[in-house]
Amino acid sequence: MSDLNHPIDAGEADQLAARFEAIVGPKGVMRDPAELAPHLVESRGKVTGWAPFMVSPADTQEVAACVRLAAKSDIALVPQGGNTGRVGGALALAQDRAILLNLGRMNKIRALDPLDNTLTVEAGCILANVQAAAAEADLLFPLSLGAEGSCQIGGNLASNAGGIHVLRYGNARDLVLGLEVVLADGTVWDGLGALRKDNTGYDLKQLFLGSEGTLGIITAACLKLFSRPQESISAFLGLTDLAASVKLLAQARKDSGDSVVACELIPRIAIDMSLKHMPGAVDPLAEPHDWYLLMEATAGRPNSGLSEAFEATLAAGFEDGLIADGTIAASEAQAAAFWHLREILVEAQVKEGASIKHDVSVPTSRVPEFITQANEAVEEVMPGIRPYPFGHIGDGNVHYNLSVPLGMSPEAFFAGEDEIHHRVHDITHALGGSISAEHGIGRFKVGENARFKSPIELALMHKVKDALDPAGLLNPGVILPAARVDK
Ligand code: FAD
Ligand code: 2HG
Ligand code: ZN
Repeated sequence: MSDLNHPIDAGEADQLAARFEAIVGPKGVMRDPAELAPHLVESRGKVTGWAPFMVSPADTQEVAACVRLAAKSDIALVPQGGNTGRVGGALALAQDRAILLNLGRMNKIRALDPLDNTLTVEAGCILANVQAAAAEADLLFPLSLGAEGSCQIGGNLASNAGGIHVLRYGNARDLVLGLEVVLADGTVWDGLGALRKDNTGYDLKQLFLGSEGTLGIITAACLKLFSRPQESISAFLGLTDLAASVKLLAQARKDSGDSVVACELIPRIAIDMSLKHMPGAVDPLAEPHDWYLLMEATAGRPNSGLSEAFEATLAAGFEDGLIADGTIAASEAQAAAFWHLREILVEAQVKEGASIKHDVSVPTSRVPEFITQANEAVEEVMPGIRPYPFGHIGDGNVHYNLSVPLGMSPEAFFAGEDEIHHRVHDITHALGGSISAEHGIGRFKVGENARFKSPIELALMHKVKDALDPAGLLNPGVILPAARVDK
């Protein structure tokens, strides 16, 4: 980009909007400040960005034409899906001379092939609609996360989303067979193959998966589908201590023949806050416990013996002193209620007040050690801080969130944020972990990522960025610091 300190002014914005409108039509350009506002603030509401307008192409050729026009006009593009990301990756900032490019109008299901078990969809399809399209054909698209009603599959793939089923089905990148991508020079790469095996060189799609809109704009994807489970069992377990969580999970995986599809750690504070703030929330167990495990196991055939295996694991868990109390869902509705409780605990923490988030992973066996060390460290930095650690323990992924100490102002709380991030990430790193398990780097974690990536990794990442987007047109300042190329 040519000029860091030269935001797009009103006159230039008028001219640019007219030129983009010539490509996408009046429906494809949003300028009204009230309509634009939700697209300019990231999902946590902590940072508000700026862009003169948002462009929404209706098909791949329109995306390509927009990219070419942006390159010619010397402005950057910030690709945006459902804007549910947690790291500010879809945030447009004035100093980047950027406009938003939202994929929401590209929401067609292109094809479903029940013999190949594939589903080809456009990037702007809402994740829940992708799941529903698979379900209509009695098949499963297993990616599942709390934001599934509003996030888009393009955003999921661009951020390599995780969610609750990674344990069994992998991250978003594992669910993709092919991609269609508009490159930074406006050419279209048609990599929409449906092959399970293709060893003909570099796996180019992997470059774009998880690249957070910095290397290309994903316009469509060919996704893997699976058989729908015929039997499912969910259990909500009160643990005797934190260490019991990983022991119980390992045992359940063994006893069930690796049929555990989801395993979530929930602390008592999350139940308390859900009961306090979320109408209809119900504590599944009679007595409080410090830690809970919510587990689901499935089988491909009915009457598979899964229930018996799972019940045996739980019985042994009680006997071995790992489980203090627990309940197995007696109906689909009860199972749904357990999972609803897991989903709403994110919103419950928002309602409690200011929070600081981390999205770390460590080897699963080290999760208890991580939480114990992190709790000690943050209490030392800020006495009274309230740890709210939960998440996908089956993947070693802890959302090590923290709530503001009672009575402290948000300003005082956030003044300690950088030090807290440093301490928590140092502990994560020392335990062999990652400072971003599933949310990505976006804009918010660029500095912290640079502390832990090796010089070789950073240099390779810069080379990839320079090779695919030499002018720094796509999402500058995301993943890597913005490279300003003066023309
Ligand atoms: P956006 O937020 O719009 O964008 C995310 C990134 O992808 C940005 O860098 C953007 O520039 C880029 N991008 C978007 N679309 C494209 C495209 N078509 N081509 C190229 N780049 C693009 N995340 C998890 O991993 N696991 C969870 O369990 C989870 N749970 C969540 C629960 C809640 C309540 C919320 C609010 C968020 C949660 N998230 C979770 C985070 C978020 O939902 C995911 O990261 C999601 O994949 C983002 O999709 P999106 O369409 O909203 O993308
Ligand atoms: C989840 O697992 C999400 O619920 C969101 O990844 C976590 O926002 C969060 O803290
Ligand atoms: Zn998560």
